Amino acid sequence: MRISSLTLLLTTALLCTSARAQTHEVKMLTRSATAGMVYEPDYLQIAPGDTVRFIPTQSGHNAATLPGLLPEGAQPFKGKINQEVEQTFSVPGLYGIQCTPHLAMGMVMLIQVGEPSTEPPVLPATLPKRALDRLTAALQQQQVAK
Ligand SMILES: [Cu+2]
Repeated sequence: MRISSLTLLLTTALLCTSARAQTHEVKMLTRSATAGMVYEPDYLQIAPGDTVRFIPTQSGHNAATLPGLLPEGAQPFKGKINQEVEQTFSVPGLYGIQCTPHLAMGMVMLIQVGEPSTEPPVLPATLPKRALDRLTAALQQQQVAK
């Protein structure tokens, strides 16, 4: 009896979350507990139609799409420094996000909208090494999450 009501509760919760668009928060940080110049989290998987709120928790950062890592048909965006950005992602695919002044320091993240492709994505070869390293690490999170 107890288990069945719990199952019902979980099923209802799942149905509700899939039906309603969600807002996810990403902090822009100069220093986190473990690293410098980071988005926290640096990998998100969201549903098409969900919104991501980029919060300037620490100053000096922005959120912008990364050229070359944007699904076809998706609209690029670029937030101002220290500006909170709320962006809705409706086109499925993999989005690279960069902090414009700290790209070379590896301040980047990935947002997967919808289910990940079965083929591993190609990261732009022109990226600075630290950005490439962080995106590669974020992609490994995606593999683990599968
Ligand atoms: Cu930054």
